[in-house]
Amino acid sequence: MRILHLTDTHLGAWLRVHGAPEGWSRADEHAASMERALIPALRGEVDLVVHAGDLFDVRTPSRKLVRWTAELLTRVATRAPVVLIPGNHDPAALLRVFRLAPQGLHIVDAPTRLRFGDLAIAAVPFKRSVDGFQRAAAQAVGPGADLLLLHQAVSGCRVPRFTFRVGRPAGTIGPEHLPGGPRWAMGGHLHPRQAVRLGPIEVVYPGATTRTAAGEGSASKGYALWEFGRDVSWRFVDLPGRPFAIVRQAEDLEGMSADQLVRIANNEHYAELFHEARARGAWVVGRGAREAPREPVDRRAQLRLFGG
Ligand SMILES: [Mn+2]
Repeated sequence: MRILHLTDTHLGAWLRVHGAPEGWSRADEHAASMERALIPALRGEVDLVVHAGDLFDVRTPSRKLVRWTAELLTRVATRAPVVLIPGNHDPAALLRVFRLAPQGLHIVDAPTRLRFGDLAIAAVPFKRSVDGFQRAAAQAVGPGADLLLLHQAVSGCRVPRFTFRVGRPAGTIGPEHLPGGPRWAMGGHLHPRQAVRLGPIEVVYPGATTRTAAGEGSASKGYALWEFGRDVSWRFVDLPGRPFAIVRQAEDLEGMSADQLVRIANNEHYAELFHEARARGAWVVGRGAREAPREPVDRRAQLRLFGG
């Protein structure tokens, strides 16, 4: 069984950008990356699609965005079943947002065990506390499962300059919170791609489908393809995307290509670095921007870093 595992598409995420052409929207790029990730599914090349949460960037996505998303997922669901759990950015009741889920689209708002052929998946929506996760995961596994689906950091996950530990930040789980049974987990929540061993389980995070934080630079983004059979294997697949650099000093601008996103993190020399970045054709995020948000503003979303 071939499974396409994507996560953290953050649909509707927007950026104030100075230098981008009129009509450009970061939200469109998030949508395009999700659509690209789903191409193998739309071609009928996979048996199952799993989205591990943070489908949307905000808890109140616009009707237009919900319609677009429902239309895309409906198209995919005609080729392969789709499983979706809410992440911490999503509306907690995703099913209510879509109102009606089409045949083949499994929106899992509560801990649920799903079966596809021989494969049993324990799907666990995002939980704020480790105790909450532990209870929900045990409930989802029920009589047994091969695979855990979660939107949760686990001890040992890494983002630049930070390693997650149990309860730090809150909701980060350790091996002691895992239900017995599954040997594999499909993860969401961490935006840099990584695989982490947690006790008996290997947790695979394909990461966000497009870059969400300055400082990711040209880090690879994409999704994961799993093969479940007698043997289990997975691999990351790259998607194209716009580099997103952080600029602290003039040297950081060297070798920069045009049209890439930069965030300037230097208050003292902000103006000088801004002009230099613009002269090189870079698009500067943040101060001095003109683009109005298309989506309702979620302050937590704006404050999001890599592990959002
Ligand atoms: Mn996320």
